[in-house]
Amino acid sequence: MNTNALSYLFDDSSLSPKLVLIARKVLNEERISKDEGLLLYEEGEPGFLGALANHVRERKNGKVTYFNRNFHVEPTNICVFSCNFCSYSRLLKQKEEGWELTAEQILDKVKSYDGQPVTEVHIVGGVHPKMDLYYFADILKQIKSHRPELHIKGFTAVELHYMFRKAKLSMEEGMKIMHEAGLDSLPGGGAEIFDEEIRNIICNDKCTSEEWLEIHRIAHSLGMHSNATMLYGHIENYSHRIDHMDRLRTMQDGTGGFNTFIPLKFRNGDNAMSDVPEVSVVEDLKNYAVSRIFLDNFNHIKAYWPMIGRSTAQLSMAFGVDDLDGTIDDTTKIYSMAGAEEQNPSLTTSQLVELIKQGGRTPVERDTLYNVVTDYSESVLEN
Ligand code: V47
Ligand code: SF4
Repeated sequence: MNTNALSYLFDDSSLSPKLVLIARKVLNEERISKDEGLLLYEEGEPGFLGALANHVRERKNGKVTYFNRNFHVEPTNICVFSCNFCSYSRLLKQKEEGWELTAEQILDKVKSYDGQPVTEVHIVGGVHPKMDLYYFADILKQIKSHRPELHIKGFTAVELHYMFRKAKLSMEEGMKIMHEAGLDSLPGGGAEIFDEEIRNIICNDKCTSEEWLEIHRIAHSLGMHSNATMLYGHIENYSHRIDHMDRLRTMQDGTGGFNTFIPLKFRNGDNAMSDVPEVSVVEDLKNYAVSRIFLDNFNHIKAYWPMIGRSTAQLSMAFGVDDLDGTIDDTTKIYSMAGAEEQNPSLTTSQLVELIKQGGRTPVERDTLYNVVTDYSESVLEN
């Protein structure tokens, strides 16, 4: 047992014996149980959780905080589903309040980044009844033929599941078509909370938890990587969060295909759950820390700065986070429409590098698969 590390990190006389046991396990690189994860949420105070999560973070990633240069394309906000937490989508009958990009407009958006050193395009939007698998497969091919080296991370499991079903294809058949057309990896959206009772209340008409997991399992079996999210801070409780992460941890043991875990804080602006209060920043930080400690087989924990704001993102690096999402103008509307701090999220590389350095970390630009693009530890940037 690493007793030195334990006494260096904590005054264990002030901790309950159960928390000391958990800390010892974590320092010895042993997996903690679901009950122990729950206890961390219920009894761990932020200083303790932060120190333990930071220990895990530094074991896995040292002082490095990653970021990547990506841009978002949101083909539409028209959606056949009606998730109660969503401020962004509009039904087809409310078409005049929504947007629908043509294939040409999507291509133009991609071309507008020609000559800029972006490595990834993130394509995600509402589930449009008329934008089908073949429509998007064709767009993927066109993007790849225009800029072959650009990594396409696109379509949540919810979007893909709907497209495959509409095309009357099995999940394997559909995924192969999209992969062959140019889809490189999947973003983590649509996971929400896997617990069926809560899922039925907050988003009862989209793909089930099992279907979400199955789509990712199939992507991993084809050699694709993906991310996983968790929407927290609404009507779920701590056991639901642990159950969610446990299902991901189990799948990751089998496939190893998840790149990163992204906790997404519920924002209550202008949606059908606006009466549910948002949780505090302390709760956000505790949540990052517990996920870092619990998900021992995930290499990375990402804070999505356009949603939580740059100050909390900066703090999160002391609570287990080793990745801040992209630079460039992050054009996603999914959070600004739900009342996130960042209404026009945009950070230049030098601003993000500075933000990371102020947090005592080493900024490293990565590609989607966490290969190092540029190490900014020594650099001084102009803009
Ligand atoms: O699935 C929707 C969430 C997700 C709200 O993989 C909300 O790199 C909070 O998954 N409050 C989509 N969250 C976005 C997403 C994502 C974002 C950034 C990076 C990656 C990645 C993935 O947004 C949805 C849902 O969980 N969401 N509405 C809301 N009111
Ligand atoms: Fe549609 Fe996604 Fe919004 Fe749900 S969260 S209503 S699936 S856009």
